[in-house]
Amino acid sequence: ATGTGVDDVAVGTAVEAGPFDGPLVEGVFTADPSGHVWDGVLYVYASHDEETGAQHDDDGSHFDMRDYRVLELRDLAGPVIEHAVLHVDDVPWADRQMWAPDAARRGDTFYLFFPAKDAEGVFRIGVATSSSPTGPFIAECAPLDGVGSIDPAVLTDDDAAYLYVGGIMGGQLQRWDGGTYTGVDRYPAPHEPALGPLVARLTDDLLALAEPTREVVVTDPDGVPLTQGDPRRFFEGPWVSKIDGVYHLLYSTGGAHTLVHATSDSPYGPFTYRGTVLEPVAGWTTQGSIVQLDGAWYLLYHDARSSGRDHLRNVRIAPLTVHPDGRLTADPR
Ligand code: FUB
Repeated sequence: ATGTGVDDVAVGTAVEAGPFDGPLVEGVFTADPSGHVWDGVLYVYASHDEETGAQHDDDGSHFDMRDYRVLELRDLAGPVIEHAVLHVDDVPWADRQMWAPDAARRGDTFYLFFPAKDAEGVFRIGVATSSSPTGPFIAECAPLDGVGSIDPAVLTDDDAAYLYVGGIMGGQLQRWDGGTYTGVDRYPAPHEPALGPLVARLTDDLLALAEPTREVVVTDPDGVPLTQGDPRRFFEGPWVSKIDGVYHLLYSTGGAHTLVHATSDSPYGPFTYRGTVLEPVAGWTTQGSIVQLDGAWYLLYHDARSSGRDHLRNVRIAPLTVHPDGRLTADPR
């Protein structure tokens, strides 16, 4: 392990009132949680929020994160072991803003997928690997070819793994034409189909795209694509879980600050909008992921209610109900 912050381990303060009544871990600000259960242990891959003095602007420059945290929970009621992994200084191509990560596993190799801005200020997607779910992770020398923007999420399906990315405005999705960065902000008109996240199948070693990206379409219940002016449309934070054979796309609607879901019978979509999973939280952003632990479903999410500052957030967990009709609703405390 090399570099600042890699391999640091701390035991987080146990939340006395129980896992649903406070932040998962205290004494550190964490956000953008992506949860995975491997060998019965819950690992939460999270952004590490810090006050660095970066300017506050509409592109989210004040979200100036420099490394990631992995929260390890052997038991929801037990202590949280916090690991500091992958500092921006240890990623050859990355300059700043280590935004929402995800992780994946193939055999005995663990993969951390992460966005960061390069020296030209372009958000690209990187991959780092480790022989342990808690790192240390060693970054590939270059970001992934043919994809960019933010908020990578990997769905490991029966046959293959799929990478989803995207976030508009500060996340730059509107500057990507498929796998090409245009540098030009192109937003659809309010009555036109909304920008959707991008998806592509990954190669077997998870280190490259196996195909060009495709845009994911979210439709209303009648099959009509949601428009850019529709408050239900995609903004950022794609996450796909397969529940009872159905693909659920979870995402943030942005301006409306709502975490919603849409369903499909294919990882590529189109997805049909289903409704709100989590009402707006305190703070400028909302993001989440879904995990199943000991047969029960949970939503991992973040908010800024403890700090009152948009960019100093805490990861929390809430029970998630999977209704008989496939609707998902979270019950935060
Ligand atoms: O944490 C930085 C950004 O804020 C994430 O990438 C977005 O999803 C939002 O949570």
